[in-house]
Amino acid sequence: MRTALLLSAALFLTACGGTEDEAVMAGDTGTMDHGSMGHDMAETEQTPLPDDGVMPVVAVSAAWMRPHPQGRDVTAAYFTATLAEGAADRLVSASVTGADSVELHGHTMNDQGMMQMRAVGPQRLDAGDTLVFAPGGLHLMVFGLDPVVAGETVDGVLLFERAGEVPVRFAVGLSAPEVD
Ligand SMILES: [Cu+2]
Repeated sequence: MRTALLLSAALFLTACGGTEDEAVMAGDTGTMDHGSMGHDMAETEQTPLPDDGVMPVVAVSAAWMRPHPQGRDVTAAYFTATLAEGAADRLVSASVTGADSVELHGHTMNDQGMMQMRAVGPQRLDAGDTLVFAPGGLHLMVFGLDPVVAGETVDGVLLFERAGEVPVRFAVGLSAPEVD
């Protein structure tokens, strides 16, 4: 039994961080428990952000989105965000042009040692820190978008508590775009 659980955990980890889209999507929409969003939101304590009097400016890089696996309308998108100015901000939500909805997701280990993904609350970003959405960790779950393929770009918006709407352009591909 224990072996089976460990194997399951390994499979989920592979699915979350790997490049095998069918495995990823099987996990995204099938066996993975997305948990209760309401529960998670309630858990998130909205501590006041420190204020240095400077309006935060968010810089987004390495924005990319996985192509849709055949027959699925769910995919994941990733990015890296830093503060170019200001002391602190918080990513509240995200949207993608043409998608029905976008959720902030994270991975957690359940009490049986299996990785699960679930909707998470706002994600804080402090000066000098990096907010990383990447395979195996935080990701944007994109629902109801017409299938995209590698080489395309998709526009979206990251909504920050202070900086407001930050435009982002996701490059569709199987891995993060090269940083130039
Ligand atoms: Cu997800």
